[in-house]
Amino acid sequence: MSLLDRINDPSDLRALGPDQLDQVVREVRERHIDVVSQKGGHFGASLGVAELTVALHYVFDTPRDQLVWDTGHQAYIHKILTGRNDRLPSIRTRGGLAPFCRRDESEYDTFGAGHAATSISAAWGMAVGRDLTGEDFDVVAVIGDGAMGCGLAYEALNNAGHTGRDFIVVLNDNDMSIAPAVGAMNKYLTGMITNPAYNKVRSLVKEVLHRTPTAVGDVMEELAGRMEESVKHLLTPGLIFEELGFRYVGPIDGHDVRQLVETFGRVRGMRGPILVHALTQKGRGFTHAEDDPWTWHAAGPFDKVTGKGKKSSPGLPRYQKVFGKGLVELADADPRIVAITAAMPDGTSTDVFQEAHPDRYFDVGIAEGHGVTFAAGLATRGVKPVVAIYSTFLQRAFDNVVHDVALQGLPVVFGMDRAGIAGEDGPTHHGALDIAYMLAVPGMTVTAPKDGSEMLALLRLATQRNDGPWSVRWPRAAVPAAVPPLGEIEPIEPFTWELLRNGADCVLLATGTMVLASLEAAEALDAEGVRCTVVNCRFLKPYDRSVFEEMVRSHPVVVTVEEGQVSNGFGAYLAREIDALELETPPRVSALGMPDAYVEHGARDGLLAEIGLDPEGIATRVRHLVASRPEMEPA
Ligand SMILES: Cc1ncc(C[n+]2csc(CCOP(=O)(O)OP(=O)(O)O)c2C)c(N)n1
Repeated sequence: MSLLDRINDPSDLRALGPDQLDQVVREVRERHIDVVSQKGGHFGASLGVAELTVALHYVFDTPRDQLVWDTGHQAYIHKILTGRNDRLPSIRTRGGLAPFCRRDESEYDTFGAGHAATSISAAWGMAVGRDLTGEDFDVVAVIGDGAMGCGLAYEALNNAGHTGRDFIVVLNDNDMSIAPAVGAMNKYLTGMITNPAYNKVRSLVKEVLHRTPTAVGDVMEELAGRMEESVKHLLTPGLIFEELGFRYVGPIDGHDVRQLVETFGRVRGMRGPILVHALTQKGRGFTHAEDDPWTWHAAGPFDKVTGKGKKSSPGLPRYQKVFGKGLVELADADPRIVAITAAMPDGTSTDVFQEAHPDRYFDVGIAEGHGVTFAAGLATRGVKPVVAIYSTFLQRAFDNVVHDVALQGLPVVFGMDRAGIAGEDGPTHHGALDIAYMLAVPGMTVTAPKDGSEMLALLRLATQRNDGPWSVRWPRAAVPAAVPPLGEIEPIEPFTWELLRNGADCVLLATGTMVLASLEAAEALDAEGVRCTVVNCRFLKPYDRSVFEEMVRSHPVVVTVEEGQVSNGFGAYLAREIDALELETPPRVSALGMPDAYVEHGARDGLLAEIGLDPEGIATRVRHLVASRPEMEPA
């Protein structure tokens, strides 16, 4: 029987002797590799924290002590050790374990996450809450060096330092974000750790201290102590944290489980805010991932020996790839175009831009708000920034979009990937709100293309007009049709809609991914005698007023269809516009979109069908509406 078979929860782990922990670490790693190789999922980060996870659950009294994982993509081994090992193969599937941490999944998941850099703030809240309610437990936040580049982490440190409250932050420093970590903080941490002088001086000081006879004692000791302190201040990577009011412990080897147990044991007895700096290797224990942690951040099913992916790649490229390539073509022709990503070079395919135009490519780290305001600054100087940020992560930067870009009418283009249902990453990653939040911004041009070619045409138009903020959204999906080179794509007249088919019973005003789904629905309904018009509403705001009025006046049923949150979305926006027409016999209006609820994780197509945003769901809704339509005014 393996040790892991005997561990149902951390109390079983704590019943083991310290000399058994290396074996536990080996077994949890093996289990993680086994499951992800079969099912796919986040991979390298959990491997990197195997020892940390075991040591933390071994030393701290979880779940009484509160352990807060940042982002949660590294929590697979945490799930294995906290009663969810059996269900691990279900992770990321509909009804299965969540991709990240969730409070409603386990009492060991003390704080839900998916977006980066929330752990210190949340854990600090728990520590203060504990003190306010007179309770007694430890609070530990575990944050990666990538997430540590996010402003939110510093806001939290700034708030927590120098307070004297008991609070522990573990900095899991693997020198990687998804891509290599960027920025000054990264350089600071790496520079210090790799500085041989630091380690040399550190051990020298310790040696001198030990050798000095007690006769010279006090003076020497004090001198040496001060020397160590000043050397530490000169050279330690912890200086910045010490200055912020945290006691700095480290750097320690994050793959030495005994050392980790010993360190956490000591830290547990210390008072005040403490930061433990652990050095780890992303992908540890799986050679392919150690060699290429960027590629192995997440993986589809793969062969454990060769590391080769098991799924053959599909025929048509993903939107993100088309965007990346198209943006390079746009930038080839216009030297003022620059690309900005917030730590997602491959997720947004701006990595190809980096290769083509390295001097016009900016990875700002996990700092979406800063990225947007940085773009606003660039735009004041005549540069044309294209900000490529996932719809869900751009939520972080809403005020920057409003206050720094739109209010000043600055021409920044927002390219929002993963708009709509993001699939297996679940509710933290679905891009449900961007239509609602972009429509709410005065002066924002809001667009959604029906396919890859239209996406590039809209982006080209946005950079050509350069007359205020624009947003373009696209899904986490393959494009529905092949995309020709940019030069062969027809230009789009600004703010026009596209009439795709005619029918007298109903008009479907569809946006983005819902255009082709609506066309399919309309064709199916045609066979039943229900005649639908379908319009491609590629401009949501400003929109095509003349086509809009004509459609609304000539159809008894108007259905808007969008892959976005239905409250305050395109349908709600158009309902108001229809109302403003003050028609004597207004049409029946219905808005289809994502529900006013959090959509769970699972395969994208299945989720779309579940919420009625597939051709069948659209047809069902239209059938019902047409059957109960009001009488039209006689022409
Ligand atoms: C606000 C936000 N932006 C971007 C991401 C995408 N993302 C997920 S994990 C990750 C890297 C995190 O790096 P780090 O904290 O160092 O953890 P590691 O994976 O290296 O263990 C990024 C950028 C996110 N989850 N949240």
